[in-house]
Amino acid sequence: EDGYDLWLRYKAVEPQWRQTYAASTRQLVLPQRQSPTLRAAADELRRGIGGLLDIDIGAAEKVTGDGALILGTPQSSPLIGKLALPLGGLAAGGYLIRSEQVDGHRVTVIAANDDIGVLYGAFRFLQRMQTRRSLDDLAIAASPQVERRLLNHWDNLDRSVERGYAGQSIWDWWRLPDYRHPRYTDYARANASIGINGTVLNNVNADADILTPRYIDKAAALAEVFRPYGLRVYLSARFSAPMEIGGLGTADPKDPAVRRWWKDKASEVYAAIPDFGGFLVKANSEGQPGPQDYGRSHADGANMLADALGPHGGVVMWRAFVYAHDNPEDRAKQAYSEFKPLDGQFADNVILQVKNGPIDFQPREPFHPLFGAMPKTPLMMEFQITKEYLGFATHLAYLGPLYEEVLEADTCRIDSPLPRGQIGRTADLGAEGARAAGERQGRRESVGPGPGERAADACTGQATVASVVDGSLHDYRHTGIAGVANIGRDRDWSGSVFNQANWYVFGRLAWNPQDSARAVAEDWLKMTFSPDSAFVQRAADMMMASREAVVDYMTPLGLAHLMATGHHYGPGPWVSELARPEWNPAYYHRADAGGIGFDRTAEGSNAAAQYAPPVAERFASRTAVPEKYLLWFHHLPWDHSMPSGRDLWAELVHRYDRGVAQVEKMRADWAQLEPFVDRQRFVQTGAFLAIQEREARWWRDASIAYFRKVSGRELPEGVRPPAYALEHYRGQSFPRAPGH
Ligand code: BDP
Repeated sequence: EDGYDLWLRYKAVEPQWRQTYAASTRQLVLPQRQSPTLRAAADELRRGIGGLLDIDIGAAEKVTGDGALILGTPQSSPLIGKLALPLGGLAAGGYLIRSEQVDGHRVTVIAANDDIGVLYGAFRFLQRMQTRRSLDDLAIAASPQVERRLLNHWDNLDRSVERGYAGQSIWDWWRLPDYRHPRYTDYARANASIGINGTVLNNVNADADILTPRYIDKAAALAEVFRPYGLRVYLSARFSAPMEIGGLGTADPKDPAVRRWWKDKASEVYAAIPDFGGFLVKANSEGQPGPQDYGRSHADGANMLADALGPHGGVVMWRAFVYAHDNPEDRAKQAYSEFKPLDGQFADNVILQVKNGPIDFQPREPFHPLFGAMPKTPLMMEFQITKEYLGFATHLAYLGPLYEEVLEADTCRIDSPLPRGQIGRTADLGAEGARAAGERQGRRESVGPGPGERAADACTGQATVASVVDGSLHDYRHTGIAGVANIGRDRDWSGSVFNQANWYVFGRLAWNPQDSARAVAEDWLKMTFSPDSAFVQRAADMMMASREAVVDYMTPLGLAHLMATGHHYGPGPWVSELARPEWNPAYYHRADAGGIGFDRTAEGSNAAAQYAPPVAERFASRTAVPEKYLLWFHHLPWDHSMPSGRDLWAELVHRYDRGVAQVEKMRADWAQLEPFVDRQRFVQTGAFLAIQEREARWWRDASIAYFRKVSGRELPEGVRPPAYALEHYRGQSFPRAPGH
């Protein structure tokens, strides 16, 4: 077990389950009209049922007995056509899985309006067996809530991966297009199994060469492999490509020759890849070229590309991740300040891609204030799956709770057009989906006024970030969610088995942003390791606590961006001399003898005011702000008293200790789970947890050593002093850390 099979292992089920499942998988009735996608669905069912039940389910032309499995669309299968199923309510890619009667026989139908829905349904049917759910009396109707569910690869053409910790790029550019590694197919299968339907192949810090004929051919070969699995190819475009590979003297978006060049380029790409998805663009950000180089706006730049792609049905995903060194404004404010005034100025096929938080994929950030603030511009979410700031590939940090926390945050925006009336809808009908949604509803944490505070109509829990992303709040014409991939050439794809869970949960939440991180973790554990509930419950507890542990030992209480220079790995709160102020951890924590934290209230940068008034009010209040965002929004004296009864200094130390203790617990818990896990994956995970424990201590010790020095305070009583003096931690360097 080297992890290659991901969550699609299809290991034999226990004998009692085998019997009941076999009764529903006696024959496979295929559609009359075949297509590569329908063939992929049938192949997957054969492979899955073969592994799970040790049955070779033969193909049949018609139902001849109980227990048949019928798949297809009304167009491809007359049998399904005749059943008059309620397919009308499904979105593209949606499916039904239903127990039905055909000619007096008990059958199960996997039906959709489009072939890809059938493939998604096939994976879902297999998932039921993988997670030991019943196959009786099925009435599942599922539709994706978000149209574009994309991976963003930060892969370079030399096969290095920016912020990638799972080896080199899986794209073997050199041998493409001639050699198509079988891995590409497994990649597409894995993505289809969780509903991911697009992939941006190359880094946002793009090389213009990706748009040369040679590379377009290579991308086209990948697109061909992916097509049956519903995975469309997109590319990151470099704004100055007309100069670098087009021989023009400018990339000015108003220049007719530049506009012509992009139009021709788009036609060339579509000639090679007819279902090409579009361009992702990082412009005027961290030194990348962009329209502002010519005194034009982001809208001018995006619209030029949109114009070129529009006739072919492509979109432009324009990133809002911008901050400029010559801008004295708080970095957390810059994206909002630049983009909010452009609302309404973007072409129809532009989507603004916004990171989950206002700075940069930190272990914790409040949601980005642009969500809910751009009613006339489709915004899509950008999450990071690769753990750039959360311990790379070795630390165990399940990101489901991070994604969930952001998606369920209430933007409290009432100043948007009337909702479609579908807000809060449950994607996946059927008991399980409803239960998951109910569970989340019960413990939903609002950032608007709490009980007993001033009633605010806006904070009804309806205008969540999820409702922005799924388009329901503003009735967006496009919806999307992107995850920066953690995939590389390592046999286990993601650098560790537990990192696979982050790819998995990203896909599941992209399909249904209302889904529960816990429920998804449990599914993943069952499929990846063992369905035994003694294992699943304990391992899920461990996963659910893991991200908070990282927050605690790296950046507790709303601190952020405290890592050392370049690699984003170890602690570096002392770093204060880098050329750009906002590259320095000291810029973010602002600790001195008087206190710690970034004042983003009206007395400070006033970044809190970028949120809707009820949220802004809460964030700006020292008492009402959720503790987890305390030092994100407030600069407080070290003796500020905390709800726990401790003062701020003691609380900070306590959080660092809590993080380390949690990792120790994870390690001990994992050791208990040995009986449920194969040797190879057990040993690897154990070794990685040992690394994590050592490094959690390192983070804790270095941070406490530093903050003790700047605060001039003594360690609270009973607290273990850092293992070394501050100078020791300052002296560490990691010149060959991966991923940059
Ligand atoms: C930062 C990364 C950098 C990326 C940048 C981005 O450190 O490598 O290029 O984000 O998203 O987190 O553009």
